[in-house]
Amino acid sequence: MLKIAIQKSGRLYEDSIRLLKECGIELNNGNKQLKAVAFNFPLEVYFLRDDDIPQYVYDGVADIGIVGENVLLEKTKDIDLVYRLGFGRCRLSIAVPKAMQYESLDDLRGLKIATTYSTILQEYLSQKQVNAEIHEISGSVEIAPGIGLADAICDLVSSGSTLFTNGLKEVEVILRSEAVLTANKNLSEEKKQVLDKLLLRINAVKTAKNNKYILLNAPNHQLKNIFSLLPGMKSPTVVPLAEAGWSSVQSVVNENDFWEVIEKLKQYEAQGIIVIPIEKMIV
Ligand code: PRT
Ligand code: ZN
Repeated sequence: MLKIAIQKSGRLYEDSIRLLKECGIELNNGNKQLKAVAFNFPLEVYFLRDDDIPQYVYDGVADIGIVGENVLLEKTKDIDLVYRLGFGRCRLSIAVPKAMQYESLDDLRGLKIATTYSTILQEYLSQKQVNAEIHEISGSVEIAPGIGLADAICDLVSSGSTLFTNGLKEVEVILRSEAVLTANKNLSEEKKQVLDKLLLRINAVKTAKNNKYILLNAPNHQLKNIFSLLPGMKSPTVVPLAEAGWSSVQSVVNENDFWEVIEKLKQYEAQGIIVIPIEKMIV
């Protein structure tokens, strides 16, 4: 049985649960207890505060955990980062009052910076050789300059609206973060095998999300060009159409180059292009 720690409530909760569901793992936890057991996979789920997860994984109370990379780096526990999950994206940034003249990091010298991320900030400032005072607080960092507690802040930002409403501007990005899967360094062979099974499923879900299934019709004389755009998993499937000289092509296209590929397909006389989401993809 593998034990996974996920956030009890907060920004990573929904996506963590959804990921397990998409991996086909069903939990018996209707009313958020501390712990849930999967019906159909050797997995036990612990619901914890995100800040505690690195410690629990380090101690082996949990074998693996889902946590923001920002928390993982702040807690500096010797645990492995095994997979970047692609949700909970944000950045850890330094922000100063809008009215402040800011040209470069030099402008932070001698200032007081409020943060809950003192370890990461300290390392960043040392690396950049900026001598500033770090004022560690436990929350509501964004109000610190307004109430005279600090000159600047270092906090997580996603849309930027919290900074905006507090009269602050983002001036340096220290770190880009997303949710990651972490693991204890000393898992038993049996647990490693369960983790590998879980990773295969996570990978299938993530790969599927990054790809689309595409079907189109094209004149045979353009097939070579079209194949160069759509390499597919091995190679595209080609089926002749009832109309002579035409074929139907089926393949997989990556989300990132999607629109570019579609434009080129049109240039190569592709017609009737249909794009379908993929649920799971094992390559
Ligand atoms: O109770 P617990 O300790 O478990 O939760 P928490 O309150 O400490 O964490 P939570 O749920 O707020 O965040 C969990 C994780 O989500 C973080 O560690 C990040 O990895 C990730 N994440 C992604 C964020 C944000 N985006 C985010 N925007 N965490 C916090 N914020 C906050 C930020 O601190 C600021 O107050 O949202 C505000 C800024 O948002 P914008 O959209 O206004 O810029
Ligand atoms: Zn927290």
